[in-house]
Amino acid sequence: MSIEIPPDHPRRISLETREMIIEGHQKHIVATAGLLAHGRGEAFDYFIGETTTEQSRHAVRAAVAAMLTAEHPVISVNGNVCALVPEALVQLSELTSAPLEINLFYYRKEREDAILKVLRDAGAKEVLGTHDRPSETIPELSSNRRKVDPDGIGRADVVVVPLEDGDRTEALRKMGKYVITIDLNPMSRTSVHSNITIVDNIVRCTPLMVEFAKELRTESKEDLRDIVQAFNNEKNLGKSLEIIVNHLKAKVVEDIGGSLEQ
Ligand code: PTJ
Repeated sequence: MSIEIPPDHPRRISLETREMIIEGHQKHIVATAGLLAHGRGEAFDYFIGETTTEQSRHAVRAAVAAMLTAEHPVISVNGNVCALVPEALVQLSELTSAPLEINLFYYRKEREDAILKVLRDAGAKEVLGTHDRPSETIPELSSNRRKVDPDGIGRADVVVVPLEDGDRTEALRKMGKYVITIDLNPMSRTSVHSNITIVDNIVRCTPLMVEFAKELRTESKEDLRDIVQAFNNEKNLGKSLEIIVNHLKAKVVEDIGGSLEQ
């Protein structure tokens, strides 16, 4: 870490997470645009109270149940995700038999190499989506994300796309895939078009996904399918937005001593 953050600093976790992203950028793991993406995430995290809500736990449980009932689940990895939670990703991948696939919007070979190294150092035995692997194309996408691994996203029925930009989720949905995302912004296109959106910081909810995977993997497929079917993403996003609004209202009253009344 480039700076020492005092243990009693009130914003220690947020600052340490920011440092991980900066360091990831220096090591070519994180794209320059990834710094901005992280800032947007920080703002939404502040709005939600920098905590894992009951609503997030509910979405995490459904997401893990969907991964455990899938024939071919896969976890798509970009620079930010790799910089923040490599070990948890590898654990989740193993517990749910969902391979990790590197899929970059801002592709550069040196970034792919840096990400591959971090995942391998974190214990990943197999990583898909690298340049030496076969690739196929997602129709309707023009960005570099269109190139996918036929053994990963190509054949997957459930795709986890954390911290995702733009229009890939819609393209994946059109291909009949079930999409799970992690996004602190419940209003993003990805959040709205996914089957399950975990509105939480990836640094908090990925370890929680690992815990749920350990717990749920002994459940019957039937029970797991029931959990998935009972989940409604529209309601989930509505409640997440409500949590944000209520938290902001409380901030106005408690911290600033103001009122929302005219
Ligand atoms: O590594 P690459 O080349 O594939 O590029 C990755 C980035 C993240 C740069 C790219 O996917 C991008 O530009 O993403 P966006 O459009 O900024 O969207 C990222 C979403 O993730 C935004 O809605 C953010 O609010 C959200 N986000 C950012 N940090 C976190 C987060 N959500 C959860 N946890 C975070 N730590």
